[in-house]
Parts: sequence; structure tokens; C-alpha cells
Amino acid sequence: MKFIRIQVLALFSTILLFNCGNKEEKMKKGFTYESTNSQVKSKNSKDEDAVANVVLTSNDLMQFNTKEIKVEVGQKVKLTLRHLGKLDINVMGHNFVLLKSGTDIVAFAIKAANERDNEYIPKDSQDIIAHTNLIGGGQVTIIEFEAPAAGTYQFLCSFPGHYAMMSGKFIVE
Ligand SMILES: [Cu+2]
Repeated sequence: MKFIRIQVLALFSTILLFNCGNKEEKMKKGFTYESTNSQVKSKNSKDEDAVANVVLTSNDLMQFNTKEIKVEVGQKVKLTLRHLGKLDINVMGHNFVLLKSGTDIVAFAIKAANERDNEYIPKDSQDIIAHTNLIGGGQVTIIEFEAPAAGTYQFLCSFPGHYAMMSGKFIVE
């Protein structure tokens, strides 16, 4: 009788273990979607290492706080864009647009400038790896995306006329 009970217990533990493993797997797969949940983020340190937390700020002087962002191959990038200024989105709107390698930044910026109704993001663009919403003074926007393959990419703010001052290198190494 005792022996059977132990066996049952062992079986129960195995099921429990299996379920946990499954859950973990699901969390990894659905990370982009679920990561706004702080419970997922603090699940284990391994997951946190896999996320590059990038905080980019912008202001009323048409500037980002950096011209260079570095992340590691295979990382998920959580990019937070803050607008520390006070000006309205229609006057001093900012976004972050990461371009695929080989994209002509000037040609892209000209195309984007015509897309006012689409927050200056060209519709159906094949040139973009990731982009945020357009924000005005005092606003914050967050995106998450997979770091592209190792290499150097360009990022910009696609609000008309901003790319000359608001652009930089996004390095994956
Ligand atoms: Cu801008």
C-alpha cells in the first residue's frame, strides 16, 4: 500500500514538473505579447538577460539623447521612447524608425514625410524593421522586437525634416 502511494506521488510530481516546463515554453514564445506583465519579466534572470532595455529620449530641440544604440545578437529589444519636451505632436512629433540595412535614409525620409495620416510611416514599407508610434511632448511609447542579424543599421525620426538631426546607428553585435 505504501509503495503504491509513493508511486502515485512520484507520478503526480512528474505531471507537475511537466506542466511547469510547458508553461515556461509558452511564455518564451509569447514574450512580446506578455512581457507587459511584470510577473513574466521577473520570472527568471535568464529571460532578463535576453532583453535589451533601451531608453531613448527626445526633446523640443529636435534631438535624440544618443546617436548610437548597441544590442546583442539574439536579444529581444524593449525600446522606450520618451518625449521630454512640451511641444505638440503636430509641431514636434517624434518616433523611432529602424531601417533595414541597405535602405537609403534620405529617400526613406522623403517618402515618410508625405505620410502625415499614417504618422509618417510609409504604408506597406519593406524598409522598416521596427517603429514606434509618433508622440508629442510629455508622451512615452514602448515597442518590442527581435534584434536583427549582426550588423549596423540606421534609425531615425521620420517626422518631416527631423532625420538630419534625429538619426543614428543601431548596432547589433
Ligand atoms: Cu522627431
